[in-house]
Amino acid sequence: MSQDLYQHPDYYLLDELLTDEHKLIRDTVRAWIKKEVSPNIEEWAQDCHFPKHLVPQMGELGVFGPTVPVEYGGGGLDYISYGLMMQEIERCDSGMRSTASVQGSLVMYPIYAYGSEEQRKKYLPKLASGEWLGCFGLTEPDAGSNPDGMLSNIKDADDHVILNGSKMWISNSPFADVAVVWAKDEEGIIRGMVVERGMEGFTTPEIHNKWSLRASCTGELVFDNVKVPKENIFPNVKGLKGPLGCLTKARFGIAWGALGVAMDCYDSALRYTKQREQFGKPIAGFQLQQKKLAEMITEITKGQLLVWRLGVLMNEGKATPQQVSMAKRNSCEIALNIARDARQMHGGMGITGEYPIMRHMMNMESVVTYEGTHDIHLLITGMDVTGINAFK
Ligand code: TGC
Ligand code: FAD
Repeated sequence: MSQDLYQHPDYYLLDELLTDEHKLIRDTVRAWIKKEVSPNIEEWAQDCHFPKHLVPQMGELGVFGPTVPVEYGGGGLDYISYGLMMQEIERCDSGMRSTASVQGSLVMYPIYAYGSEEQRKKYLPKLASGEWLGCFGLTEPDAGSNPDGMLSNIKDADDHVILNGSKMWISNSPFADVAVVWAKDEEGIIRGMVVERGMEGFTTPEIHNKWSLRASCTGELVFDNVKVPKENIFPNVKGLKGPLGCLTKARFGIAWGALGVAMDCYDSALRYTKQREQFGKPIAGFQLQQKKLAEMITEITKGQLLVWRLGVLMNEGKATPQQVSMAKRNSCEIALNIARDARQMHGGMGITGEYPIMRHMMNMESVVTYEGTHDIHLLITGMDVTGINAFK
């Protein structure tokens, strides 16, 4: 990206709904992004380079586990603060937001919510600070949208269990120090556990040749008779609701984050079309360009209201997973549509790394798929309003 000139659109003065603390948090993350990430993100994405050196900085900034209590190294903040952080990060790059989502919502959250006091004390402070990087293993080669179809399994063996199986498409796995892994016990019940790098039989091969999320590292988790101490198993959750509960937190962050992508694409398209002249005037002066810009800002504004309200409901403990699904799906759809329109509005320049558009567009093809695909979230809403399950 040449220079980060981003100015966030706020057509309905939604800043007035934020507290001074919210705005300070948002502006702090924005300033860090502009200084440390924007100048290099294009090169990292082009080179498929995961900027691991930023992980401790992200820890210091407080983007890992912002809602986890301070005593465990978290931020003790509310959900709107968390959402704003994810929005600022993903506004720059979805892969960077992935790192924060996985660490905070998919690794720290389950250790905090389902773990023993010993597990919390052992892992959370190091994950919060970015000293350790974590990953989350749910998806398998033959169990994606239907995680209950997983084959990974544990067998009891005195003071430990023997873990076998494999996980696929795991963000951060090749660099992770610890992995939160979900596997079935001998009764077929899903259990969660922390698997540590260095345990014999545990490997994390990288997945290559992605056209999307290129600044984020994705891999597998392979378990070949791994001895996992029983003290690493989460004592406080059993069944699919364990991993799905983590996904609700991460999907909330994506709902805010993907909207950041939409805002960045709109901001870039607005600036470009006002500067770029064809037929003797700025192309923003043509009705077809204005139609696109007007529709973009309308969708962004509706999305901003939706995620803000969802944040309030989360803070009050009233948000349902189905409401989170609606917001995740809506933000991804808006972001993809706006990125595609913005790409056209930038003409040929839109395919280059001079502008963030094409990178955002390709990133969104992952974001619309992971954490539940577009159609899965539609079916979740469908089931919620009809009471009839159309998945199976
Ligand atoms: P179902 O029978 O509906 O539910 C099983 C139990 O779970 C409870 N539950 C939830 N709890 C919390 N949050 C949610 N979102 C929940 N959804 C369901 C439910 O109440 C039930 O509890 P209980 O007490 O009755 O046992 O389960 P199902 O097998 O019918 O599946 C439903 C379905 C298809 C919606 C679900 O499996 C699903 O969401 N599939 C999508 C899978 C997915 O999202 N995978 C994501 C993998 S992780 C990832 O992509 C990380 S990307 C990270 C990054 O880089 O940002
Ligand atoms: P499938 O489930 O095979 O779906 C294929 C198509 O079928 C989709 O369009 C889907 O909507 C449709 N479909 C499936 N079931 C139904 C149905 N009942 N009705 C109608 N249509 C249906 N997973 C992790 O556990 N941890 C991670 O960190 C992680 N990171 C990821 C990073 C990236 C870059 C990517 C691409 C994926 C990541 N995932 C991760 C996996 C991700 O969650 C899965 O890809 C996703 O859940 C979809 O599973 P699948 O790819 O197996 O697709």
